[in-house]
Amino acid sequence: MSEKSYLELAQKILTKGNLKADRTGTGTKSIFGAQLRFNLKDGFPLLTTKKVPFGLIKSELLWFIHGDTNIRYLLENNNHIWDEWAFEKYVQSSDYSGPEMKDFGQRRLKDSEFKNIYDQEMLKFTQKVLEDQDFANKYGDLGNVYGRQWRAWKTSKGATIDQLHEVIETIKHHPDSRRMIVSAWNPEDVPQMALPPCHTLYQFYVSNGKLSLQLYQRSADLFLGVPFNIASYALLNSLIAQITGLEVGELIIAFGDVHIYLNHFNQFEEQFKNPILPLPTIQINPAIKQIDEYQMDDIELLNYQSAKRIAAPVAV
Ligand code: DHF
Ligand code: TMP
Repeated sequence: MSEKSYLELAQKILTKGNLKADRTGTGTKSIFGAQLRFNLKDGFPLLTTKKVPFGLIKSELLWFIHGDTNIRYLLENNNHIWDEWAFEKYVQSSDYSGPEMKDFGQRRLKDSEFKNIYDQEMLKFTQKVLEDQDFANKYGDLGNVYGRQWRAWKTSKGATIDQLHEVIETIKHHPDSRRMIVSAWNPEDVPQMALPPCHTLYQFYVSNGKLSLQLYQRSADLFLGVPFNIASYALLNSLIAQITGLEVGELIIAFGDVHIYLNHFNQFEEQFKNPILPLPTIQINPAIKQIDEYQMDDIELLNYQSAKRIAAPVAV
């Protein structure tokens, strides 16, 4: 039922949403405040009405869990979902001397000659991040984004707080706690981030031996970002359930500004035609007992049936 509620939310925004301008210059239809719920016992919530690349979700989540904020790890895993936000910092710096890249996000969609030049510069950039450690340290880093805040939030006394480790200890030892929260939203750090966290805060809840997670997402790109966010937090919940000896419960996402970009309307119309198929499952290596031990091979997606991929431009 949960994929159905995702599609219904999309229908609602398309028919009743408010037309709004946005930071990226693309334009959206949006509503403020909505909730999706997934019973994780029903299967792993990866959309089936379009193909969602689970490998990218897995490497991005492990990147957060490892406390990493540098796109180098993602590139090593052939994951390019954060490239534009690192590239943007680079082309705005004094070290960049190539062709003008101002407003590349919009221009690459409208000007095919520019897109070729952009693609070449982006390829050079990602290769340099992979090959040159100093360059990677300087320009591969997105700032104090998710991984940093989850694993090493800076305190006013110069120490760090490992929120993820602490929340796992609380789940193990005080599962009735109402304080099991991890926040990525650090107001002091927000101005230096490549993109202020969209999935800003999550809370755990344990009852009847089951672990549930609720996420607050301040800003949600329903076509591109949200399918990743649903699967990513479902996976995080499963990874933590395994190491705390719990079963999986529910995933709840509370949305702030949930929007559909104007250049994603046709993609949704195509997606609505596809049937909802049975959900896949995930298999996690049962030998893993610590959150830091998880690696790519420890997580496997089984029996994923889906419609084809539906391509869409990401708004930068
Ligand atoms: N900006 C915007 N405007 N929307 C986002 O969803 C978004 N997400 C970010 C960073 N900035 C963002 C990080 N997550 C894709 C999915 C998630 C994501 C970034 C990009 C994406 O483009 N997905 C494509 C496949 C990409 C690929 O194969 O490389 C998809 O079809 O799902
Ligand atoms: P904003 O910072 O102006 O809100 O733009 C961020 C955009 O990225 C917005 O469309 C929401 C989208 N987004 C997601 O939906 N999920 C994500 O995980 C990320 C990182 C971004």
